[in-house]
Parts: sequence; C-alpha cells; structure tokens
Amino acid sequence: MRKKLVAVLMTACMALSLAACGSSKSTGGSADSGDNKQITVGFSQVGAESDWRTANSKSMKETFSEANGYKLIFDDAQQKQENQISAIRNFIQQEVDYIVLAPVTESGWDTVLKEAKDAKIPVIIVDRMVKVSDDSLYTAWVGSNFELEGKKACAWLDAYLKANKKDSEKINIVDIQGTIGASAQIGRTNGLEAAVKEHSNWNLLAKESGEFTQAKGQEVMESMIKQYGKDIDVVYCENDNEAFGAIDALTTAGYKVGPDGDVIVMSFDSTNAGLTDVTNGKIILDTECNPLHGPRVKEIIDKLQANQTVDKQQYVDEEIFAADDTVKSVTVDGKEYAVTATTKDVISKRAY
Ligand code: GYE
Repeated sequence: MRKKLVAVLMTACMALSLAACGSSKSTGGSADSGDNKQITVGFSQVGAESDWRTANSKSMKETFSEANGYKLIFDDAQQKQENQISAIRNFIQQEVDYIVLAPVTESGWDTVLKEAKDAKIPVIIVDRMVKVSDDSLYTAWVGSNFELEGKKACAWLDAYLKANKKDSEKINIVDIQGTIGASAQIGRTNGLEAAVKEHSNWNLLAKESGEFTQAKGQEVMESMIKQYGKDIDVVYCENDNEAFGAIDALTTAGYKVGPDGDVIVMSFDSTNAGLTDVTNGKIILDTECNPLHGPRVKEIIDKLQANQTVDKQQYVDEEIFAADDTVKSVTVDGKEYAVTATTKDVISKRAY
C-alpha cells in the first residue's frame, strides 16, 4: 500500500515538474525556485494625475517587462479607491504571484487585503501607505517620508526668511493640499502645520485640496486669490502640477511670482518640469519626492523569491532643490540636509 502511494506521488511530482518546464506562467505566490519562470505582478496604480505619477508608472512598466521575466498586469484606477479594490480582486482571481498597490488614500484596505492574504498572495505597498488594523496584511512598503519632506521645506522657508530679514514680519501662507487622506497630503500638511505652530509670525490663511492636479491647483488658487488677494505671501503646493496651476492663476491675475515678486511658490516632487520652474524662480523651492520605485519593488520581489526576509518599511533618500544658494542646508530632527541651487546642468543629470 505504502509503495503504491509513493509511486503515485512520484508520478504526480514528475507530471508537475514537466508542466512547470512546459509553461512559463507561475502557479502561485510562493518563493518558488523555478529558474526561468515568468513572474506575474498585478499593479494597481492610483491614476495619471501628475508628472510624478507618469514617471512612477514608467518606472514600474520598464522594470516589470517581459524581457525582464515578468508579466505585468497594470491597472489605472483613475484616483478612485473602489477601482483599486476591484483591480485587486481581479488580480486575486487571476492568481498573480504578487500584488503591488499604490494606494490612493491610507484607509479602507482591510477587507480586500485580507482577501489577498487568504489567497496567499504577497502584497507590496508602494508610494503612499495603508493604515490597516493588522500589519501582516501586507508584506512590505517602500516610499517617501512625506512628513520629513514637509519639515525640510518649512526649515528652508524659516532659513530663507531669516536670510532676507523677514523673520519678524507677518507671513501669510496658503496650502494647496494633495488628495485628502493620501499619505503625501497628510505628511506634507502636517509638516507645514507643525512649523506654523512654531512660528508666531506665520499665519496659515487657508488650506484646500488641489487633488494633486494642475487643473484643480489652478482653480483653488483662483478662489484663494479672490478671497485673500495681495495678503498671500507664500503658496505651499503639495506637488509640482498644483504649482504649475497656481503659477498660471497668479500670473493671470497680475501677480509677480518669485524671489523679487509679490508671492513665492513652494512645491514637492522635483520633476524635470518642476525644476525648470525652479531655475527661473517661479518655484522658489522644490522638495524632492522620488518616483522611481520600479527597481525598489523588484528588489523586494527578488528577495521574496529567494526566501529572504525583507524590510517591512523602507524610506527613500531625497534631495532639496532651491532657486538660489541663499540657504545651503537645513537641519530637521537633528539631521542636516544639503540644499542644491538648481541649474540646467543639475536637471540634465536627472531621470524624471
Ligand atoms: O507627490 C504627486 C502624486 O503620492 C508621492 O502623488 C505621491 C504624490 C506625488 O500625484 O505628484
């Protein structure tokens, strides 16, 4: 009886290994040692709302290419969480090897991530974070420290105002926020609000979401101009595309934007287009947020494939780009960060 069982098992194993040789499609989420096996990755992307996002999608598509041994199922959720949830359910149904999620907002993921866990598919979160009741619902996260970005930007503003002897003047700030509930919005808004509390002369006149888009950034700026007009000294935009829209609105309304003008505009991302506006002072400071996550996610997958442990959370190092060299460095939480005075040469060496 036992002999018979062993023989049956051996035949089954041979059949399985033959099937594995004949097919390039992976059969599960485990770190299988199969050599040339194609790995299927389902990626739920937020949308295409900004230049940052375009660079991020490109990085993922280039990394998870057929030539590199992957089958990428890319889903654009058009900034809607319900679309992301159905994309994840589709990935589960298709038995992908890995699910990669760039979540639009932090909350609301428990149920669907539990479904992925029950299906034994590892989930890697990229860019913004998720807030879940149980950390085992995802395997790893890689992205930016958004609150640190906000703090760096405000430390720069503090030093810049001091250098220009404006540190005792009243400074009126408006915040064009990102998508409400997204980590990038939460961190950058928190960074600003903490700095406003620390400066008795800083006044946060208004905050409103520009949804990380140029069109909405422009619309919000137009309404803020109507309400506060010449009182506005600083426009704190939570990404480059909002800054482009805000600059358009300000210029159209007759404001001079820049170091010698009526108003200064700060931004985040440091895309090529954003940094081009830094070289001409339209954006006075652009705090980097790096979108090139493809290789970082790949490194996590490579380790999981090799049964190695991965860091649960991994922050990316980022730079600070200013229109001039008034401020050479800023210190945040005891750590010093260099500030780069932006030139065309600086931009030409960058990839996005
Ligand atoms: O700053 C913005 C994009 O989550 C870091 O989303 C990302 C942000 C980025 O739309 O441009």
